[in-house]
Amino acid sequence: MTAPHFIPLSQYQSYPDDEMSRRAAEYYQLMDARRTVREFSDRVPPRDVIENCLKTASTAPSGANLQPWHFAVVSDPQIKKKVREAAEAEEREFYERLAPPEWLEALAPLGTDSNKPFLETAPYLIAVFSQRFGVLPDGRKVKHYYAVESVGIAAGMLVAAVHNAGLASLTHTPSPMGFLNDILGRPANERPFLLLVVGYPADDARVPDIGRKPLESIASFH
Ligand code: IYR
Repeated sequence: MTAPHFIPLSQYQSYPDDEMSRRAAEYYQLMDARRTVREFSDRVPPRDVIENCLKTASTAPSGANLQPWHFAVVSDPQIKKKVREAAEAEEREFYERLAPPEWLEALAPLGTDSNKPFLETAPYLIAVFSQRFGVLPDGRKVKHYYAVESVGIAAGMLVAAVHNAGLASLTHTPSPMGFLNDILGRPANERPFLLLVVGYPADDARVPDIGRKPLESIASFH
């Protein structure tokens, strides 16, 4: 058994109540201005922005701190083309055959279809993988706990970091996504969790006129 080793919580920052309230309200305002975008510009943001957003995602809490994620960043036009072709093939199957009418009805307000030009237009596609187990240098497997939950939290933090940087994103989940392992050469212990499309919105980008549930309907205080 590895003995625990503790260090002081030296980076914790506390604020007076009024400042805390202001910070919480300002962060809400920032995040409330986030919209999922499906029309991207081909303008390329600096790579260090993407790197810092990934580092932010990697600060997410995870089961037993095993950090069961991998982020594959695609900017190569030929790889983006392959991803688009594979994703559109799955999406055609989804929209034309697999999706039950109820699901199509739920998607109707978003105006989505099997055409995914943004997979080639947007400068970065970040394929987020969840690792069901880790592999040590000597080949031994390490079981990961709550891998999907951990990766979900990291993905949420990535979405927030991208928005904070002034970029737009789309959480895209063509289903099934196994083609991402093939195209990106990721090992079998990794499952695609989502494909985050990242970039500047197109100048004339439009978004569906939809809203968010009010606090009273999403939270209860006990
Ligand atoms: N994967 C399809 C369908 C889709 C499903 C959900 I749930 C969405 O919130 C949006 C789309 C697509 O990307 O078009």
